[in-house]
Amino acid sequence: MRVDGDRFLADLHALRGFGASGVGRGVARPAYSEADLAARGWLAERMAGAGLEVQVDPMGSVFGLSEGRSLLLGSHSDSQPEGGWLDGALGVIAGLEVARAAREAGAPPVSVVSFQDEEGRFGVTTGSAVWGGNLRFDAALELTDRDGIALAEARVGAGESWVAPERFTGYLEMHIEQGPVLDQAQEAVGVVDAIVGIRDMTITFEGQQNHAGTTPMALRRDAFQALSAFNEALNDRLRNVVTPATVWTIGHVRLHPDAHSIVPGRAVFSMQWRDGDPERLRRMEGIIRETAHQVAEARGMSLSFGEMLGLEPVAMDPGLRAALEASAEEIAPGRWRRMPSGALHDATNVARLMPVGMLFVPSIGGISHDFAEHTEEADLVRGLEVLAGAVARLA
Ligand code: HGY
Ligand code: MN
Ligand code: MN
Repeated sequence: MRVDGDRFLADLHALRGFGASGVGRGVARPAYSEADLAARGWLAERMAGAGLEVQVDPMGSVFGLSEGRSLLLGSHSDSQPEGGWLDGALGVIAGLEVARAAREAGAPPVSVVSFQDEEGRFGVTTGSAVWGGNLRFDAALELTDRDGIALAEARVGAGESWVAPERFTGYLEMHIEQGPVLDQAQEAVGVVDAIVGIRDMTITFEGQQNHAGTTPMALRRDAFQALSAFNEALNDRLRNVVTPATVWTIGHVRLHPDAHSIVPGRAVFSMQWRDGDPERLRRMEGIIRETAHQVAEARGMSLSFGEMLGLEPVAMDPGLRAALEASAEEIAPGRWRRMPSGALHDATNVARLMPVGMLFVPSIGGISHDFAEHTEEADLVRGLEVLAGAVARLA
């Protein structure tokens, strides 16, 4: 099987045209947005052109199915609100190119998927979480985005029937690393051994909205001050529990009513934490809840926690990993490593259904979830070749 690097790069650049945004190569293509739906329409045409049968599932994930049982390759084509051109898109277009090359070579057929809402406008890797059974479809439909729109309402372009996982013998996902490790080490490829687990919820402090000029400091019940105190106390308390690989983020904050001259009465914010050890994730949850309770009590706030979403850490399949490693050693001898993934991926959910493996290429400067995300084209093509080599070994 011979993959065509130029054809692959041309498709990758074409996909970037949907939602092209910001400086450089940025894209804004959140799940179910106009740009996302247009990209999925284009992708379906490319899949059909590669001889694959297109099926869109009730979440809006787009499958390009080959005849008979096959490997499934892919990732996602939605983006963060401010995203790069490669996060997810790379794995989908690499899968498409390998499926095309396999067909041209008369090799065993390959199927392709672009999962919907991996970037979590509504949940955490929502489309594959439902397909893989980590999230019930009826529960997913009730999820809302940060503007209060329900997934049930946003879900345009979705199909009628689910794709049977029994069609597939395994799942391979190529992705950018989205971190600094390969770039700093000047290495070409990472073969993933495990994906970290995640917990994510919304927390609300509610105090008293009041006049910013007349309310004495000692009498305020300021929700922003509560959030600030919570953040400082939490960073301090987590220190006893975490490792250098543990991460936690407050990435979204909404103050009410969000005005210069009003003491904010309400702070609604996201709290997310990730680690490879489920026991540590659980201990962190305890500390987060306890710290929030203590801050609320000390500052006269009422406190509420939203539903906690989560995915467990997942190990990659040894057989698929071995195929990726053998291919990496052939194509980038001495310039690859085995490594964990700190980012979440659809592979986490698909692992409930079939063996999964993952492959990384370097991210320049370790930047991702930003318009500036980029990877050298030579590294993209090398990764594609490693993927194709692994598929050939597994055939
Ligand atoms: O946040 C993540 O790890 C993924 O990119 N959605
Ligand atoms: Mn991704
Ligand atoms: Mn992402």
